[in-house]
Amino acid sequence: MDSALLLTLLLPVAVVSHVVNLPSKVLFKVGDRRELTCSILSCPETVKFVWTPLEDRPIFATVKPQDKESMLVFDSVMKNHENTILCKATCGKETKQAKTTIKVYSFPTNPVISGHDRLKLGEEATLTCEVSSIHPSEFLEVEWLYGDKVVYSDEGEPDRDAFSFSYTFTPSSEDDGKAITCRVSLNVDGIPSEEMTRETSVHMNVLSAPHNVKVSGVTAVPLGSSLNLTCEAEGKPKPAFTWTALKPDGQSVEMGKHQVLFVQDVSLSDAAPPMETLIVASPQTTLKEGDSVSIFCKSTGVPVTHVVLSRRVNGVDAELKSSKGAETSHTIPSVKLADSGTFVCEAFNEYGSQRTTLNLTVEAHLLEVALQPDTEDVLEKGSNLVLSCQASGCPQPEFSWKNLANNPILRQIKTDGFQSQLIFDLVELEDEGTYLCEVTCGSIMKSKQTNLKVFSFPTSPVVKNSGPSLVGEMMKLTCTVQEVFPANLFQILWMDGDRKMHSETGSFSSGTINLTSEYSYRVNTEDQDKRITCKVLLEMPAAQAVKTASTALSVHYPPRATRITVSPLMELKEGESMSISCLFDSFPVGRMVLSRVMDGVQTELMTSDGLETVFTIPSVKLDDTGIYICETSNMYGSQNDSVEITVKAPPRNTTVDIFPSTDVQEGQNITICCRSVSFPPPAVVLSKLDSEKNVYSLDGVFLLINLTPNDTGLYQINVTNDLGYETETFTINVIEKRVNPPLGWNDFLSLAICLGVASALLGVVVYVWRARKKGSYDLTKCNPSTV
Ligand SMILES: *[C@@H]1O[C@H](CO)[C@@H](O)[C@H](O)[C@H]1NC(C)=O
Ligand SMILES: *[C@@H]1O[C@H](CO)[C@@H](O)[C@H](O)[C@H]1NC(C)=O
Ligand SMILES: *[C@@H]1O[C@H](CO)[C@@H](O)[C@H](O)[C@H]1NC(C)=O
Ligand SMILES: *[C@@H]1O[C@H](CO)[C@@H](O)[C@H](O)[C@H]1NC(C)=O
Ligand SMILES: *[C@@H]1O[C@H](CO)[C@@H](O)[C@H](O)[C@H]1NC(C)=O
Ligand SMILES: *[C@@H]1O[C@H](CO)[C@@H](O)[C@H](O)[C@H]1NC(C)=O
Ligand SMILES: *[C@@H]1O[C@H](CO)[C@@H](O)[C@H](O)[C@H]1NC(C)=O
Ligand SMILES: CC(=O)N[C@H]1CO[C@H](CO)[C@@H](O)[C@@H]1O
Repeated sequence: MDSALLLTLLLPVAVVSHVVNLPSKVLFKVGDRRELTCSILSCPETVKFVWTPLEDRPIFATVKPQDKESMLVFDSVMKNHENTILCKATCGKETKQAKTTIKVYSFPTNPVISGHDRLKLGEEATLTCEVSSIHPSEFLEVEWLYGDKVVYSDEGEPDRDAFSFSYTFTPSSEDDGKAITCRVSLNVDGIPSEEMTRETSVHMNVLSAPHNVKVSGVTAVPLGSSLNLTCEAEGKPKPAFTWTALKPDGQSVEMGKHQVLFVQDVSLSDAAPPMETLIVASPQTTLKEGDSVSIFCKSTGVPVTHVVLSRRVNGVDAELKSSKGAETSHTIPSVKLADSGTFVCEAFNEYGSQRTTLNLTVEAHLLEVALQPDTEDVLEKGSNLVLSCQASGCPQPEFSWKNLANNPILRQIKTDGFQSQLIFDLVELEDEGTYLCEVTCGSIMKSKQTNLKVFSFPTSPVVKNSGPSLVGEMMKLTCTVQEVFPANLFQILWMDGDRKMHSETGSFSSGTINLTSEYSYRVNTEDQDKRITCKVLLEMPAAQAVKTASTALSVHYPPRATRITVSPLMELKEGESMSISCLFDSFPVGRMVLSRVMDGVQTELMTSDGLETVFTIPSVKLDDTGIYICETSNMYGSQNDSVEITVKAPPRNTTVDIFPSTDVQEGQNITICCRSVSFPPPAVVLSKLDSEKNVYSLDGVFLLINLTPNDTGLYQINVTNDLGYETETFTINVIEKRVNPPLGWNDFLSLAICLGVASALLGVVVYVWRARKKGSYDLTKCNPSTV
């Protein structure tokens, strides 16, 4: 049990590492001797100590090492001992460190007050409180106390050693003998409270020249009696008294040096004419016009019977006031410049009189007038304006407003002290003009003026156009801007984008007018939807305004650029597909009719209400050959375009007719008619298959004459054009007739060629080329009866 407890107590001791003992901060007083100890008490052996300054200055101290501690000794603390110092202690293999901050203060003496002992009554004086050897000086605070009341306070500033704090005041007689204190505090944490604040108190000594001198005592006494006169006066140091008699002959004779003058056996020669006659202006002799002033006329010293206060005008005194007794006064409630001049106070008694003069100066005020807005202002009709007139340098200015055209001012005027305002609630054109603010201050009058200009530009312009126009015609555009003024400063610009097309300036008018500009514009197809802008500009010297409006043009025109196109080609083979498209441009959009003309007959294929249409034939036939016309139209006109389309086909439906028959007697003639459908027209070739002889025909008719049995055989007709051919075969049989000799192939050929002429003569219609119209080449009507 015991051993277990011991173990728990010892165990922490064994693991705890060494502790460096060093205070983290210390405060030293300048001049003291101080020590700073760093130690590791738990180290079983000798500790090695190293002191390092952490601030950029040496430590300035002596090190006293011992076994387990090291001591820094500061013999006499100085300001430069302020530092942060690291103490590194090594105990065996373990090194530990701690740091301390040293702060130093200095506040050794009480403040010293000077300037308090020779204060003069009524004269501004400065007391000085000085302190020195202060550190840290930024924590210094100073207060001047008059009795218990703080009358002044100030603070120190860094890095200064000595301070001098002043207190300026004008001593009065009550200040005499009163205590004034200068209290200085150094507000640094850690300074003992009794050293933190030091103060010095002194008593003020207020000196004054003799004043409030009064003579008392009975001054009218019977001849031969005695009298006591007492002189009283204040002053510090105590005033000395001297009695002087001013004799009527101008001599002055000293009568005594005590406060009380005792005159025994008074004689006539002791009587005196008025003395100490005073004239005083209150509050002062130099005044500004309109000030109030009182002039006091008073005689002291000896009894007087009456006093007269006069004004000297052209060297002659004009009485203002007179009164029995020793004093009188005259008050001027509002002085004028003309009140400047000399005032005379004259006191009388039976022994004579005394006069004194006073020069009163009345000055004019330095009146200044300012008007806002200055010189000129441009305003919009309906806006608000306050003309504000300020007077300075005059206690009671009088304002008046004038219109230079001498028109009555019907607007509200608000005057308040040094400012008068002319208020325009809703500015009208009639408010234009020059306004004058006139300020009167006593005899001075000054004025300022400003010129008001009014414009009216309340709304944006309105643009109208005469409606849709046909290309090439004139479109009339009208731009109106209402209620403008002054019209001659307005400009109307017609703009096409940034391009100026036309401009017009308003002409002079006395009131607001509606300004209109007309612009005629020749319209073009490109102008469709174009925006034309009417820009209205007001250009006054101090105001610019722009308002705009625009309109979009609507241009009408008849169909144009009508174009018909065929795809893929204008020459086609039967069975191919074909598209015919027609497009055009017109406004408003018109109507389009597509038709085909063949044989002079026009067939309408389709109509459409658009600018483009496509007509498709998926498989063309010979019949589709023809002239295709696209005719476009709207209310303003029509246009057309055409294209010729040719359809080709190889020969087909070929038939061969033989007249009179395929079996003939020798010597007889045979006509062969061949019919075929094709385009372009075919060439027809007749050949006898067992010979190599061929006969061509363009018209498809062959005439075989004077046949012989040798002509018997198989014949072939070959109908050919660019696109192909078709053949037909047939047999001719010639029965022999033993009378005439047979003809050769050459005879047959020549005869056949002759047939073209012969058939015409015979009126045999061998073919009708209706193909131009019908798209086929048809050989028909080999009329058997005529052959
Ligand atoms: C003047 O003063 C003296 C001394 O104080 C006194 O004896 C004398 O009676 C006084 N005379 C008059 C007229 O008051
Ligand atoms: C008063 O004014 C007059 C005339 O201007 C001048 O002669 C005189 O010296 C002035 N007096 C004083 C006390 O200034
Ligand atoms: C201007 O136009 C407006 C509206 O059309 C009209 O009421 C006004 O009387 C016109 N003013 C003048 C001065 O013509
Ligand atoms: C096509 O236009 C021409 C001239 O533009 C005109 O002479 C002709 O009659 C028009 N044809 C048709 C079918 O409209
Ligand atoms: C061509 O012959 C066919 C029959 O073989 C007939 O259907 C067609 O109508 C004929 N065409 C013409 C143009 O005669
Ligand atoms: C056959 O034609 C020839 C020439 O046109 C003519 O002279 C002759 O008489 C004709 N023969 C007969 C039998 O018609
Ligand atoms: C028909 O005539 C064409 C063109 O001359 C030729 O190419 C073709 O072979 C002929 N047909 C026959 C069956 O002879
Ligand atoms: C009239 C004529 O030309 N007849 C001839 C037919 O052919 C035989 C044999 O080829 C000839 O001998 C004939 O003269």
